[in-house]
Amino acid sequence: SDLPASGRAPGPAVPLALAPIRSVADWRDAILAKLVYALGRDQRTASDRDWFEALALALRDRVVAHALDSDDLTRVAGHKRVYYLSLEFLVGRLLVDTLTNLDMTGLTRAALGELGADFERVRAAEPDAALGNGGLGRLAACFMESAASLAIPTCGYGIRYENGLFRQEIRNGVQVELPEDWLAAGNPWEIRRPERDCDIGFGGHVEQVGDDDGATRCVWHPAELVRAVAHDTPVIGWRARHANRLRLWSARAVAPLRLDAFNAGDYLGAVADDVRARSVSRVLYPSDTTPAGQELRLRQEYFFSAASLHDILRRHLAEGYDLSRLPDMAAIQLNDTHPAIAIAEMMRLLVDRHGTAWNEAWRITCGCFSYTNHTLLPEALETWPVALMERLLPRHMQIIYRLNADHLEAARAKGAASDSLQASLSMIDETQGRRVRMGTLAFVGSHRVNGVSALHTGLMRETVFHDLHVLHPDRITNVTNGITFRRWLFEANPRLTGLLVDVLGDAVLDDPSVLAGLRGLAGDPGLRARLIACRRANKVALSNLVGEQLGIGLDPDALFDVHVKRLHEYKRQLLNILEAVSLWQAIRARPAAGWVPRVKIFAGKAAASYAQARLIIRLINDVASVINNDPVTSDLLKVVFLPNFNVSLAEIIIPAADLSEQISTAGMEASGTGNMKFALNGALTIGTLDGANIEIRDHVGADNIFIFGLTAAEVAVRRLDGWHPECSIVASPALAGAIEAIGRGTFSPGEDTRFAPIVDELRRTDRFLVTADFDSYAEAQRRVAALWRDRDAWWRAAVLNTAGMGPFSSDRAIGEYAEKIWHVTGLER
Ligand code: NBG
Repeated sequence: SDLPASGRAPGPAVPLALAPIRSVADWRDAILAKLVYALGRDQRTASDRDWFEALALALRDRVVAHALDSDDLTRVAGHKRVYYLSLEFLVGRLLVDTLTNLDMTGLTRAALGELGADFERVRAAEPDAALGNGGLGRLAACFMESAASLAIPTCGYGIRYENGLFRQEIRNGVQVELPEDWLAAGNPWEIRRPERDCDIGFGGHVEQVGDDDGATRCVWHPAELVRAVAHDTPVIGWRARHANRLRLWSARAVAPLRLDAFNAGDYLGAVADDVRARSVSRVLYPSDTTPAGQELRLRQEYFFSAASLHDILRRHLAEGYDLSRLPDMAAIQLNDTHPAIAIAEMMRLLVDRHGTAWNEAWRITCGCFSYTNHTLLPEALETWPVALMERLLPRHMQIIYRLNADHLEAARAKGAASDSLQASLSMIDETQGRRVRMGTLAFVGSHRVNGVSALHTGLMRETVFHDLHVLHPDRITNVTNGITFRRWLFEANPRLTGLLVDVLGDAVLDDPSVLAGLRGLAGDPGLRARLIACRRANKVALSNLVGEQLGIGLDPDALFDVHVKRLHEYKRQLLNILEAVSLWQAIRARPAAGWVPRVKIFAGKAAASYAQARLIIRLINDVASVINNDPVTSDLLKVVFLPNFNVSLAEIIIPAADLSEQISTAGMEASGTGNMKFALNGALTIGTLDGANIEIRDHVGADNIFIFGLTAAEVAVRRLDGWHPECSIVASPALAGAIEAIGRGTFSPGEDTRFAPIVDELRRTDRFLVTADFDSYAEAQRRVAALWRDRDAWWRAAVLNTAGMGPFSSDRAIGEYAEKIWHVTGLER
């Protein structure tokens, strides 16, 4: 080879055939060239979508050049890489993210203007990549952006779902799910990488071929192969410091067409294998904490885990390293248990394919892997029936048995010998048929296991992972979640960002701790006036959207009280709508009592199979149509449900919020990240002491947040003692009145049983302690109204919220992962 000894060719790593963009004219011509030569479109008839695509392709050229260069530097420097395995990446749109990080937004507005295209419309022509359900998937997307911004060489691995999260319509108050066909017109950001494709096996049998230090070496003969097809999306970091990639796998058959069958006229049979194989990457499971479908889900998990590990080992070996050095070169993060099967796959590859001795293979595996837990809800802790595993992944099941035997033996040696302890520690749950506990496999095969907020991590140690924690007291660690300020402040709220730069200087764009400088200005009337103006403009924009979509007129001077997130009983949208009903009744009783005008804004999707959550959506919509049409209250209270909540809608809603609803039953929301987005943008939080709310309170100050309700410890006690909602209802006339109105059909004229499942749940079991917290919540809402009347005090608190949110940057979170878990630094240039 003619590479110098350093391995790096002289000059720029990538022969950038791209002339630097020096002027609007240069950039205009680059976009136009894509429109004409890559897309074959005519400038005079090009649609917004055409312009979006041309612009994305022109930008992709720039980003790809960075990605190749970053990759080359990483290789030459022998720098460790991070691999983030996640079944979900809730990316949203990439256009403005890319423009922001390349600092090309102004240039692009001007260039499009010269071409006769409108920037805002072009921006809106990009479909959201909704390859995730909620917080877990959005966290993965924020982390990808932060890793690139910190120049940490990282590759995200996931599935390229043909249909991401469903599109939600509301028809007569009812959620209707429609497929979201985000790839219909193609995806200009991605690049096909056929040379990275690999075949993934399922089923079949295992042949024993040899024995090595007690571990049997085997050959797995799968009955079926599915081809994993690689697609890369480059991810550029802030100020274009570094670029990483997101590699998403789609599935297809190894032989997609049986020509003999086709020629014989069996057109369906000819492609049956391909249809079956493609189902693996067809749809995102709506499993956000609900029990999901079985076999296909396990296939998805193994499919992407195996393809990713294949790729990781290939790169490691191609760069000339020995497998024993894998832990020095590769940190593999398991985002929840979905990719936990990768641990068994790594053992299989090392032992069966590369001939590594069992104990050495285990050292390598534990050295590479770490695992993030995102929920303690029992129904979301994955377990797989042993019979299913034996059928689909027979070799992996053998490996898990062997790992489990070693693990239980080690536990016994440390004194955890009782039957009950051994049963609790085992990777096999024998209580409801035999099932593999993926959380236990992930815990045992990882050198670090982290929770996502201080409270959640504490509860992991005390509850679900208690016995494992006693065995491995140094393994569990906390990394509180974070959000990328580029998307959730700079892009979503340019007005506020401009103001912050004016007041704090450019440094605030690079160092979130600079936000703390706002504290000294919290009482400044000039700043307050500008903040009010900027919030008002954001509220006008949201009001316009609500007007267009729902035909409801909103008063931008009313208090915008916002509850947006997945629909789940533990998130307690029901508590909020009950309070809205009771407020409506109170206003009707005394219309002239000086009420604060309020708009309650909801948005969120329910899993299609989650009947109670769907019914709560219906209740919110039905309550809205009664309240919004009541002439007595209509100037004082409005209820709005915005359909199809997604990343792009969140970017419009959050900067327009005055109040952020974070009211989960304490102990159930692992962290929350929406809570951070709102507080950063200056909304005040009304919330329980749950997840990251606690840390938000500590940073913004207890006087600047409305905390209410039972603590996690109190919730646990209530549940132990047996909990009787009837007592709370009897003790609270306001609550009783609201439930009563729902039960008698006030919001479902002619069908008074429509909401019976909700009313019954509240009166009989109330598993999420809605009735227990109602009075405390209503009282906190009165504190909200009182503070709102005192404009100076409200805006002081708002400033102190933004000022305190620096620590919730995902740059901080990624920095902690890098230091405590991955043992990796940013790449030096
Ligand atoms: C979610 C939690 C949230 C948390 C995100 C990101 C799952 C399984 N968990 O509280 O419910 O903020 O993960 O960590 O989606």
